[in-house]
Amino acid sequence: MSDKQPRYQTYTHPAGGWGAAAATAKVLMEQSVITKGSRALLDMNQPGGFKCPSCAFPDADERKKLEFCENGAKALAHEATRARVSRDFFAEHSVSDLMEQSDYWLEMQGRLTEPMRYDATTDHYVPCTWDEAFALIGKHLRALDDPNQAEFYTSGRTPNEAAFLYSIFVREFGTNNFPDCSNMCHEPTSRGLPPVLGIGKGSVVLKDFEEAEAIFIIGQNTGTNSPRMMTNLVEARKRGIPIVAVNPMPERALLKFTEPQDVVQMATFGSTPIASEFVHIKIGGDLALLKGMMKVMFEREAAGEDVLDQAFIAEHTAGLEALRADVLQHDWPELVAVSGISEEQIRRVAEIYIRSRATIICYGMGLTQHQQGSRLLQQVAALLLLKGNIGKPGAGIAPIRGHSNVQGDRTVGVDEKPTAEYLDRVREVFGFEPPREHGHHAVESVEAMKRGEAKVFIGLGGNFVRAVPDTNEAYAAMRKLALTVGIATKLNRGHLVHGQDALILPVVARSEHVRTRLGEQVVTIEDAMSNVTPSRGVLEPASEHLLPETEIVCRMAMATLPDSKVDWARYIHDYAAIRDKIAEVYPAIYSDFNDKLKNPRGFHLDVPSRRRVWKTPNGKANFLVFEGLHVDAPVEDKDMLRLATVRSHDQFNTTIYSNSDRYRGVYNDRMVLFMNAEDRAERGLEAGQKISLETIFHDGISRRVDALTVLDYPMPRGSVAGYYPELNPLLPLDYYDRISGTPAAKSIPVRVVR
Ligand SMILES: Nc1nc2c(c(=O)[nH]1)N[C@H]1C(S)=C(S)[C@@H](COP(=O)(O)OP(=O)(O)OC[C@H]3O[C@@H](n4cnc5c(=O)[nH]c(N)nc54)[C@H](O)[C@@H]3O)O[C@H]1N2
Ligand SMILES: Nc1nc2c(c(=O)[nH]1)N[C@H]1C(S)=C(S)[C@@H](COP(=O)(O)OP(=O)(O)OC[C@H]3O[C@@H](n4cnc5c(=O)[nH]c(N)nc54)[C@H](O)[C@@H]3O)O[C@H]1N2
Ligand SMILES: [Mo]
Repeated sequence: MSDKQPRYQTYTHPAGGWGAAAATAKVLMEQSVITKGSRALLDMNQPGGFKCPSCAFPDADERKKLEFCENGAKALAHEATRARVSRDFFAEHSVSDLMEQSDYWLEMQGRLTEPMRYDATTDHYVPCTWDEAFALIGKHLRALDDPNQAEFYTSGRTPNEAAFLYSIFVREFGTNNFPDCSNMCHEPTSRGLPPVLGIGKGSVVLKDFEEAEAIFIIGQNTGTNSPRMMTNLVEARKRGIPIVAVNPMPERALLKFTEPQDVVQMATFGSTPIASEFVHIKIGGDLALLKGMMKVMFEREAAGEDVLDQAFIAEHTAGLEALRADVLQHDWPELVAVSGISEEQIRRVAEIYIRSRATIICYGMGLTQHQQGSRLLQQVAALLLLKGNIGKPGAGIAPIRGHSNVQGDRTVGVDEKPTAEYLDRVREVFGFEPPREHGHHAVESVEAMKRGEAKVFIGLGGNFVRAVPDTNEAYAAMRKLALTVGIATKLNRGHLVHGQDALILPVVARSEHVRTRLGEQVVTIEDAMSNVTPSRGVLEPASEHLLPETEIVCRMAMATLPDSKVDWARYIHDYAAIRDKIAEVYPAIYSDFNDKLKNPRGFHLDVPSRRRVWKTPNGKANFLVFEGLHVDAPVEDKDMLRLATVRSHDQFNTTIYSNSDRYRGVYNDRMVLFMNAEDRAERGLEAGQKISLETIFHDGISRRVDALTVLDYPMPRGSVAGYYPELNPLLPLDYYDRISGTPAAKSIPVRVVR
């Protein structure tokens, strides 16, 4: 096989297995870190070691010697890489030159090594001292007429200590403008679930997987995006419990998986079938499926069968009547047409759910990234509540989060809509009056830039301009700013699409030692199941000029707020002192924080729904009604296709590890469109033909991506898929869930233009 030729070929092996082992070895080799990387992998997710910088899935209990997966290894190898972006690199390449390079190329240049400032006269980044960098930030922020002219982005790799201080700094400065990666991700979980369950977090822990009698995985590509969860699915299947996968793409690992850590299976080329039932849903068809399942339950209830948990419903819930009335008004032809699933299969899946005495529903971006993602999740919760599947062993709702600390960052204050209770605590603990007015989420911050209102953008991690919708509009918006700051480990597009002034501030990575005047420091992160664990780096920092994120936050604050009430100088060195403040601001969940960390495996943050305590206004779990069957507004256009923008097996969000996507059989090409062969033929297209896509949207902006290769792929009719972030130019900024602010990246209405 040539390395450069695009190639498409169905992957016939099970996911995992030798393919995963080979990919792990390959990436360690590519980044020239075989010894260093392999050694570090032994410490990953182990007590006393560091937390994997990749996904937010929790660690297993004591049984496993190795706690990493192929994609965690890739994340680590790319962090531990030998390649360096030095001052010579920036001297050699102008910013305009670098703009011509691909995201993959930028990533492969390696770790950033020292602070750099943009020089407009030469169009190059030039070295600057840390003092100069902080002075420039302070100057810009102090010059604003209004603190709300600054946007403070966070990406979910930032640990709790830095994120907590960031949220204090920004509030003392005077704004709640906290656009966050979570706004584009699991915000529907954080906003949609509280009115139903009283908390915007999942209700399960890993142990529940061992006791579940059925597991649903809806709109989540486990084998790629949270591979360590495959272990739990394999175990569940070996126990013989049903697993239902609901997805428009027949994702390889949801069908068949070989545990790379199962010696016998590896040696015998064996595998475990995963999904006992694969539900090939149309994009946006999930609401109809959920309502179909509930309809079956209500019909059987009416026939006198004992299918609902009546005792639980009576004691703990409100709103059942309205839900029942709504669900029963839909008839089968309608449910089948919208979901794309036969009545027979919906009934079968409902039967699995009814028979199971403890069910977990896991979900990911396939449910959240829709126009009404928040309300869709409320129906997932409703289905669970009907059988009392919240707050009992083996059951619950399991949002599979993305970034390793995205949940933690929100817990410790990165929130554009902070509660009054939290703001009161901040005032009491730190002695300043935080702003009460709500701030911007990610989409609103781009809107503010477009209007020319925002002047300063600070990115604590991430690659904002590539992650947000409407790439071309976003580029133009960012370029209007007076100052952009990228606090990062790696060079990315966000550093090249910049304001008049711009800074790149390189940080110590998760796998590296953080040493301060008080010695080695640990940080903490919160995984998707609310476990808080310490993380201690084991590698030497990539350069002696890097600073930890915590110090960067403190020194930005010191340069901006000369009369601050906060002891920033102390927190630079003393992370335990930061945790004491976290404990003071959040006494209900974080009391005795430092003490609890003495357990190297960390501790679990209280999730009241697990105890069947509902922190809702009426003290009940609430069934809410979502009228109709459409999660995304229907579009009257016979040529319309629904486009889902998804991740390949070889990327971490905007970081591209390679141009291949093994499990989907795509090699050396990311500019592809997965399409049903009949949809293709109906449009008079040949397989492999190059086409353009354009968005169907009402705001008069033309959005188009060219040179996409059409691939015949088992997609449902009318549903197509392609890769994020390449297809973000097709996603309109104003196309998002109003409750959460989350862009509907999984349901873009598009048409093919030849
Ligand atoms: N290796 C790796 N790990 C990651 C990431 C990464 O990029 N690479 N990203 C991290 C982050 S930040 C996140 S948020 C998570 C993302 O992890 P996932 O939630 O798995 O995200 P995606 O790959 O975007 O898409 C998920 C699935 O949704 C399906 N889907 C699309 N539309 C629909 C629909 O309408 N209904 C249903 N039921 N399914 C649909 C797609 O086919 C796809 O299988 O992973 C995290 N972990
Ligand atoms: N169309 C479409 N758009 C999407 C999505 C989609 O599915 N489709 N998914 C959305 C989702 S779920 C998310 S979470 C966002 C992701 O949006 P972001 O979180 O903004 O993007 P990432 O690609 O994860 O950020 C990568 C950069 O983070 C920096 N980095 C890595 N590690 C560290 C660290 O330890 N510290 C610091 N300070 N920096 C670090 C590196 O410089 C790297 O270039 O994108 C969203 N956008
Ligand atoms: Mo995410």
